Amino acid sequence: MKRLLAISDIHGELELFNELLERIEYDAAVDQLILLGDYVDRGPDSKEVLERVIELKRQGAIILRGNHDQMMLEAAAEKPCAKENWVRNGGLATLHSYDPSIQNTTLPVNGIFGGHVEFIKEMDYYHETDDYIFVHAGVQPGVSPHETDPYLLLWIRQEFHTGYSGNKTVIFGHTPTFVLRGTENYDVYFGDNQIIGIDGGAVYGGQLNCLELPSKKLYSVRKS
Ligand SMILES: [Mn+2]
Repeated sequence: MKRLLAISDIHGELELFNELLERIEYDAAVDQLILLGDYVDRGPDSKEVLERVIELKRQGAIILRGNHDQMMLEAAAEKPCAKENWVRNGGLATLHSYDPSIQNTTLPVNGIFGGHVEFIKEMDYYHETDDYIFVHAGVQPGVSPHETDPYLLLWIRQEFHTGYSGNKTVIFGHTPTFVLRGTENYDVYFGDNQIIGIDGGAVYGGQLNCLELPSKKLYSVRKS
Protein backbone atom coordinates (compact mmCIF):
# COMPACT_ATOMS: atom_id res chain seq x y z
CA MET A 1 0.00 0.00 0.00
CA LYS A 2 1.13 3.50 -0.87
CA ARG A 3 2.40 5.55 2.08
CA LEU A 4 0.55 8.80 2.70
CA LEU A 5 3.02 11.30 4.18
CA ALA A 6 1.62 14.51 5.69
CA ILE A 7 3.71 17.55 6.68
CA SER A 8 2.43 21.00 7.71
CA ASP A 9 3.54 24.51 8.70
CA ILE A 10 7.04 24.57 7.22
CA HIS A 11 7.09 28.40 7.60
CA GLY A 12 10.29 29.09 5.68
CA GLU A 13 12.33 26.41 7.43
CA LEU A 14 13.91 24.95 4.28
CA GLU A 15 16.74 23.10 6.04
CA LEU A 16 14.38 21.30 8.39
CA PHE A 17 12.03 20.48 5.53
CA ASN A 18 14.79 18.95 3.42
CA GLU A 19 16.11 17.07 6.42
CA LEU A 20 12.65 15.65 7.11
CA LEU A 21 12.16 14.57 3.47
CA GLU A 22 15.44 12.68 3.75
CA ARG A 23 14.49 11.17 7.09
CA ILE A 24 11.24 9.74 5.71
CA GLU A 25 13.05 8.52 2.57
CA TYR A 26 10.39 10.15 0.46
CA ASP A 27 10.19 8.60 -2.99
CA ALA A 28 7.75 10.34 -5.33
CA ALA A 29 7.43 7.17 -7.41
CA VAL A 30 5.88 5.16 -4.56
CA ASP A 31 4.72 7.61 -1.85
CA GLN A 32 1.95 10.21 -1.75
CA LEU A 33 3.21 13.38 -0.09
CA ILE A 34 0.56 15.81 1.17
CA LEU A 35 1.59 19.27 2.39
CA LEU A 36 -0.97 21.05 4.57
CA GLY A 37 0.01 24.67 3.96
CA ASP A 38 1.85 27.59 5.59
CA TYR A 39 5.02 27.36 3.53
CA VAL A 40 5.92 30.99 4.19
CA ASP A 41 6.41 33.55 7.01
CA ARG A 42 8.44 33.78 10.21
CA GLY A 43 11.27 31.43 9.11
CA PRO A 44 14.28 32.47 6.97
CA ASP A 45 13.74 30.79 3.58
CA SER A 46 10.13 31.22 2.45
CA LYS A 47 11.00 31.83 -1.19
CA GLU A 48 13.20 28.75 -1.30
CA VAL A 49 10.54 26.62 0.41
CA LEU A 50 8.00 27.64 -2.24
CA GLU A 51 10.50 26.76 -4.96
CA ARG A 52 10.98 23.33 -3.40
CA VAL A 53 7.22 22.86 -3.07
CA ILE A 54 6.71 23.73 -6.75
CA GLU A 55 9.21 21.03 -7.64
CA LEU A 56 7.50 18.52 -5.33
CA LYS A 57 4.12 19.27 -6.90
CA ARG A 58 5.56 18.51 -10.33
CA GLN A 59 6.59 15.12 -8.97
CA GLY A 60 3.05 14.39 -7.73
CA ALA A 61 2.74 15.89 -4.24
CA ILE A 62 -0.62 17.31 -3.12
CA ILE A 63 -0.17 20.94 -2.09
CA LEU A 64 -2.79 22.50 0.18
CA ARG A 65 -3.20 26.14 1.16
CA GLY A 66 -2.59 27.67 4.58
CA ASN A 67 -3.71 30.98 6.06
CA HIS A 68 -0.20 32.43 5.71
CA ASP A 69 -0.06 31.53 2.01
CA GLN A 70 -3.45 33.21 1.71
CA MET A 71 -2.20 36.35 3.49
CA MET A 72 0.71 36.56 1.07
CA LEU A 73 -1.70 36.22 -1.82
CA GLU A 74 -3.90 39.04 -0.51
CA ALA A 75 -0.91 41.30 0.17
CA ALA A 76 0.31 40.74 -3.39
CA ALA A 77 -3.18 41.60 -4.65
CA GLU A 78 -2.99 44.91 -2.71
CA LYS A 79 -6.20 44.26 -0.79
CA PRO A 80 -6.91 46.95 1.84
CA CYS A 81 -4.88 46.37 5.05
CA ALA A 82 -3.53 43.11 3.64
CA LYS A 83 0.16 44.12 3.69
CA GLU A 84 -0.05 45.42 7.26
CA ASN A 85 -1.87 42.29 8.34
CA TRP A 86 0.67 40.05 6.65
CA VAL A 87 3.69 41.88 8.09
CA ARG A 88 2.16 41.64 11.56
CA ASN A 89 2.04 37.87 11.05
CA GLY A 90 5.62 37.24 9.92
CA GLY A 91 5.36 38.39 6.31
CA LEU A 92 8.44 40.62 6.54
CA ALA A 93 10.65 37.52 6.78
CA THR A 94 9.06 36.29 3.58
CA LEU A 95 9.63 39.64 1.83
CA HIS A 96 13.28 39.54 2.92
CA SER A 97 13.70 36.11 1.34
CA TYR A 98 12.75 37.72 -1.99
CA ASP A 99 14.60 41.01 -1.46
CA PRO A 100 16.82 41.55 1.60
CA SER A 101 16.76 45.34 1.08
CA ILE A 102 13.01 45.68 1.75
CA GLN A 103 12.17 48.01 4.65
CA ASN A 104 9.10 47.66 6.81
CA THR A 105 8.07 51.18 5.84
CA THR A 106 8.10 50.77 2.08
CA LEU A 107 6.68 47.30 1.56
CA PRO A 108 6.91 47.02 -2.19
CA VAL A 109 5.14 43.81 -3.01
CA ASN A 110 3.97 43.88 -6.57
CA GLY A 111 5.96 41.86 -8.99
CA ILE A 112 8.69 40.54 -6.72
CA PHE A 113 7.18 37.08 -6.30
CA GLY A 114 7.49 35.91 -9.88
CA GLY A 115 5.18 32.97 -10.49
CA HIS A 116 4.74 32.18 -6.81
CA VAL A 117 1.48 34.10 -6.45
CA GLU A 118 -0.04 32.12 -9.32
CA PHE A 119 1.24 28.94 -7.69
CA ILE A 120 -0.51 29.78 -4.40
CA LYS A 121 -3.74 30.49 -6.29
CA GLU A 122 -3.67 26.89 -7.53
CA MET A 123 -3.47 25.42 -4.03
CA ASP A 124 -6.54 23.50 -2.91
CA TYR A 125 -8.16 24.07 0.48
CA TYR A 126 -8.48 20.40 1.44
CA HIS A 127 -7.95 16.86 0.20
CA GLU A 128 -10.41 14.09 1.01
CA THR A 129 -10.01 10.31 0.72
CA ASP A 130 -12.31 7.43 1.81
CA ASP A 131 -10.78 7.55 5.29
CA TYR A 132 -9.25 10.98 5.77
CA ILE A 133 -9.68 14.70 5.32
CA PHE A 134 -6.44 16.68 5.01
CA VAL A 135 -6.81 20.41 5.64
CA HIS A 136 -4.73 23.29 7.01
CA ALA A 137 -6.75 24.37 10.06
CA GLY A 138 -9.74 22.02 10.31
CA VAL A 139 -13.34 21.66 9.25
CA GLN A 140 -16.55 23.12 10.58
CA PRO A 141 -18.26 20.43 12.70
CA GLY A 142 -21.30 18.97 10.96
CA VAL A 143 -20.51 20.59 7.62
CA SER A 144 -18.75 18.89 4.71
CA PRO A 145 -15.51 20.59 3.68
CA HIS A 146 -17.02 21.15 0.26
CA GLU A 147 -19.76 23.32 1.81
CA THR A 148 -17.54 25.06 4.36
CA ASP A 149 -16.43 28.66 3.96
CA PRO A 150 -12.79 28.37 2.79
CA TYR A 151 -11.86 31.00 5.37
CA LEU A 152 -12.72 28.49 8.11
CA LEU A 153 -10.66 25.73 6.49
CA LEU A 154 -7.67 28.07 6.81
CA TRP A 155 -8.33 29.61 10.23
CA ILE A 156 -10.66 27.50 12.43
CA ARG A 157 -9.38 26.38 15.84
CA GLN A 158 -11.31 25.58 19.04
CA GLU A 159 -14.70 24.98 17.43
CA PHE A 160 -13.15 22.23 15.33
CA HIS A 161 -10.75 20.82 17.93
CA THR A 162 -13.46 20.21 20.49
CA GLY A 163 -16.54 19.96 18.28
CA TYR A 164 -15.56 17.61 15.46
CA SER A 165 -17.39 14.28 15.53
CA GLY A 166 -17.28 13.08 11.92
CA ASN A 167 -16.38 9.60 10.71
CA LYS A 168 -13.35 10.53 8.69
CA THR A 169 -10.11 11.25 10.50
CA VAL A 170 -9.04 14.86 9.99
CA ILE A 171 -5.32 15.55 9.58
CA PHE A 172 -4.54 19.22 10.20
CA GLY A 173 -1.84 21.76 11.11
CA HIS A 174 -2.21 25.47 11.97
CA THR A 175 -2.55 25.13 15.75
CA PRO A 176 0.75 23.84 17.16
CA THR A 177 0.39 20.63 19.10
CA PHE A 178 1.90 22.18 22.26
CA VAL A 179 -1.03 24.60 22.18
CA LEU A 180 -3.54 21.76 21.66
CA ARG A 181 -2.08 19.94 24.67
CA GLY A 182 -1.27 22.95 26.83
CA THR A 183 2.13 21.40 27.57
CA GLU A 184 5.65 21.66 26.11
CA ASN A 185 5.17 18.65 23.85
CA TYR A 186 5.65 19.13 20.10
CA ASP A 187 4.79 15.58 19.03
CA VAL A 188 1.87 14.76 16.75
CA TYR A 189 -1.43 15.10 18.64
CA PHE A 190 -4.01 12.31 18.41
CA GLY A 191 -7.37 13.62 19.62
CA ASP A 192 -10.00 11.16 20.82
CA ASN A 193 -12.47 12.60 18.28
CA GLN A 194 -10.67 11.45 15.13
CA ILE A 195 -8.49 14.51 14.73
CA ILE A 196 -4.71 14.42 14.29
CA GLY A 197 -2.76 17.67 14.70
CA ILE A 198 0.71 17.59 13.16
CA ASP A 199 2.06 21.17 13.48
CA GLY A 200 5.03 20.70 15.81
CA GLY A 201 5.76 24.45 15.94
CA ALA A 202 9.08 24.08 14.09
CA VAL A 203 9.41 27.84 13.61
CA TYR A 204 8.81 28.39 17.36
CA GLY A 205 11.71 26.16 18.38
CA GLY A 206 9.67 22.98 18.27
CA GLN A 207 9.90 20.28 15.62
CA LEU A 208 8.79 19.57 12.07
CA ASN A 209 6.64 16.44 12.07
CA CYS A 210 5.64 13.94 9.42
CA LEU A 211 2.70 11.60 9.92
CA GLU A 212 2.73 8.43 7.84
CA LEU A 213 -0.63 6.82 7.08
CA PRO A 214 -2.21 4.38 7.39
CA SER A 215 0.56 3.12 9.71
CA LYS A 216 0.50 6.25 11.94
CA LYS A 217 4.26 6.05 12.02
CA LEU A 218 5.86 9.35 13.11
CA TYR A 219 9.00 11.17 12.11
CA SER A 220 10.34 14.51 13.28
CA VAL A 221 13.34 16.78 12.99
CA ARG A 222 14.38 19.82 15.00
CA LYS A 223 17.10 22.42 14.93
CA SER A 224 20.35 21.33 16.51
MN1 LIG B 1 -1.75 28.38 9.88
